[in-house]
Amino acid sequence: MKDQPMSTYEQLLRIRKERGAGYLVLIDPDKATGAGLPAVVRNATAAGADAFLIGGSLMLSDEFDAVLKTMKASTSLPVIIFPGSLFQISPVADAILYLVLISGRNPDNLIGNHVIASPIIKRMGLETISTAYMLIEGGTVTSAEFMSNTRPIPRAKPDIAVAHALAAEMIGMKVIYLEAGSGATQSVPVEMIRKVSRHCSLPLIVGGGIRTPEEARQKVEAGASFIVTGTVTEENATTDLMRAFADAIHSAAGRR
Ligand code: 1GP
Repeated sequence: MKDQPMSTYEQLLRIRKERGAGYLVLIDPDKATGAGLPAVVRNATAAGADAFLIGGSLMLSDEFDAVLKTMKASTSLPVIIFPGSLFQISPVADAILYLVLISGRNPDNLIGNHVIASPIIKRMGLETISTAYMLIEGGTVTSAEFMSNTRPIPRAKPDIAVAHALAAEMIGMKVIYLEAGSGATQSVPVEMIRKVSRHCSLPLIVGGGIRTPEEARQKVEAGASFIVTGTVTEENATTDLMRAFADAIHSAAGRR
């Protein structure tokens, strides 16, 4: 009997198991349409990234499919949609984070958009990864907060984050995502990551405002399973910087 190919979710679990933690490079579809995209994707792949996310709170261009095709042609790593809106759905990707904004109380982000998107996603045959998405206060009003019309969880209240994560796990969701928001001046606090990872066994993605490999290392040591960088690697998409992130993330996991 032929083996079934591994799903993208299974690949993420394998990365967590084998490397301890993984590095996800976020590509913003609006900023990725230039000729530099294949080089950025190749650099990140060579630097030791584990997968790509693509998405953004706003999308001004209509090149989503074209950007995805370019990415897929430039790497063999998984390319996963991190949708900022209903317009960010494509069969070209390997999977989509099926985000439920559980920290908020906006019904569109809890179920309304999912109902609209689900028949289209089903028809495309796109793999969904049920993701409990939590906005954490990041020192400034981020696009994610503004666009979702929800309030983030206060950074000094890790217990509130833990209770949300537990609820997500009990509901049967597959991944927790702690998000300070793109360009946040303060990333998700280490203490919150530590508490959530202690109480909840789901893979824990952490992103928003992470600007240095050292910061990424501290978050992995606290229990993050995946670290996302967007802004900093957009500003400086060199192999050197991405390798420093990948090395910090992979080596910190060994020290947990
Ligand atoms: C991923 O939204 C973030 O969770 C990306 O944040 O752009 O600040 O890296 P940055």
